[in-house]
Amino acid sequence: MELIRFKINGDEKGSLISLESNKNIPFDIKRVYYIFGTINGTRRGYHAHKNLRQVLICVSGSCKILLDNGKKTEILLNSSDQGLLVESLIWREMFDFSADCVLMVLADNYYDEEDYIRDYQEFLDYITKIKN
Ligand code: T46
Repeated sequence: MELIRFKINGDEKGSLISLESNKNIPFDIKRVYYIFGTINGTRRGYHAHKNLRQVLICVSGSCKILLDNGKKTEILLNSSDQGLLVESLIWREMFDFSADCVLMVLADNYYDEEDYIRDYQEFLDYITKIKN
């Protein structure tokens, strides 16, 4: 997990942030999706990825992310100039979405359900097996 700070190009017109593969985003961007209109109290995620690497950016509003690689960390995303790099094999849950939250995600690969581990015990077994 790493928080990336993006350069804001600001002038009298407002602000602009540019995201570029292998420059301020540390991989080739193959997919972009965004999560919005999340109903109050919703908790999403509950999975890890076997290989996928992603950068999460809260471009509007705020939300919290729980990351778990055996050790749990909670991160508040509330600024569009911050990107949270989430490597593979990290369990994630997203919660406390503000009503105006737009969580944009840049991914290094296409959508593939086979890459998901959606059972927590299976995730723990998988990382233990990989470490040994
Ligand atoms: C992740 C967190 C941060 C697609 O059809 N294409 C896509 O690219 C994605 C990401 C999802 N979907 C479909 C699959 C489900 O029917 O959209 C629906 C919602 O997906 P999911 O329940 O996986 O959403 P989250 O919020 O639990 O997780 C998502 C990503 O799936 C996941 O990779 O890391 O956001």
